[in-house]
Amino acid sequence: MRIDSVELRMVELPLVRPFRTSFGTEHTRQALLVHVESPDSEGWGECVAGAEPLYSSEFNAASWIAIEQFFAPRLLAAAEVAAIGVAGLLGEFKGHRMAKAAVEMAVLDAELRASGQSLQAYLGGGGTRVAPGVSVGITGTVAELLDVVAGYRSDGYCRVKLKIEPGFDLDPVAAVRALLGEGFPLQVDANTAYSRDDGAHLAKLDDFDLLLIEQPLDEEDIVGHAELARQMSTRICLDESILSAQTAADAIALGACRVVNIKAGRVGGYLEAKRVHDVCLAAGVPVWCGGMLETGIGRAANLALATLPGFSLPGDISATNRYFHEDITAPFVLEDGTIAVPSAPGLGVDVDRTSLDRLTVRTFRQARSRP
Ligand code: OSB
Ligand code: MG
Repeated sequence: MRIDSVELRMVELPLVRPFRTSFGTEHTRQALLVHVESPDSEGWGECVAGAEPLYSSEFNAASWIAIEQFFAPRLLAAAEVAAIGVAGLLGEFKGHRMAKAAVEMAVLDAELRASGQSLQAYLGGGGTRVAPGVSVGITGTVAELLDVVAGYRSDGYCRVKLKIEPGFDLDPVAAVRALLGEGFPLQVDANTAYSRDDGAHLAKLDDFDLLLIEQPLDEEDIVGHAELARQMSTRICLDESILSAQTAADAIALGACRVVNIKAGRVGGYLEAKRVHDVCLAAGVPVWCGGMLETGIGRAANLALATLPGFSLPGDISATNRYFHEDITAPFVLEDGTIAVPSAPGLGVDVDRTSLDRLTVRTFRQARSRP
């Protein structure tokens, strides 16, 4: 496929309620969208970086530069581009996985629309609906947290994930466990907020029958996670640390995690995400689909990914109304605790140009130069 143009759009979607994690509070989801056009197709990609480098070193303004100055010129200079070739085409450039993932996703969407295949079918997923969990931010008080969690439970979410940090962990988790009752799937995410000295404290979470604890320690501290795994019975799940199928295989081999959170953006795209899934499935390690407060574009792709056989735990792929009043695609709706997986070609969603234009704060377009 020949790529004739690459367009970038920075959009800002106000969140329904502020989302607080151990690394900061987001009031607005800023997302960088990539649109590519070929002679007979078009495709969309979403960069899952944030406005600031708080979750990882990537941030949208830097992703924008990486795509504008390095990645888009490569795509536009190539005679033919296929989604499976994008990682290779951009391979000499270090890092910027989220930016690369967005570019690959746009090319993949265009390719699949042209061939009439859904992303779900392409990735090898099955089933028409996904039962998602919900990720709940840190609140000012435990009473407020209980209100929010009770609301999500009555919406029909089948699993709750609580964000924790030092000073907001044992008490809120105990209160939510009491609210939800024994056996309701509950897990926590620390986003790297703890240190190697916190093992004895974190082991107290073992009392609450959690599905897992996500990323308690620094993203680079694989050995620390392996040591922590020997101090607590709750399974450790890695998010920030897993950057590729190789890092997943290594972390599993070292005993640093028994569960893996897969985010396609973090590992450089949906093709590498599938490889992470395959590595974990072969090792008997359950995976689930993480979320980055995606717009409908990324949400559509995550729903498809989450239907692969290794995704045996509920993902953070909640309904649109849990995040935004207005999205750039038709909303994804929770019905009887499940969300429909798109089945149309490509990502299976159409971008609403009116909403897109209303939410866009910055644009850029680069076209192939005439031969
Ligand atoms: O660590 O999983 C995380 C959102 C932004 C950055 C990091 C994380 C999250 C979430 C939200 O937990 C998941 C979602 O999209 O619902
Ligand atoms: Mg996480």
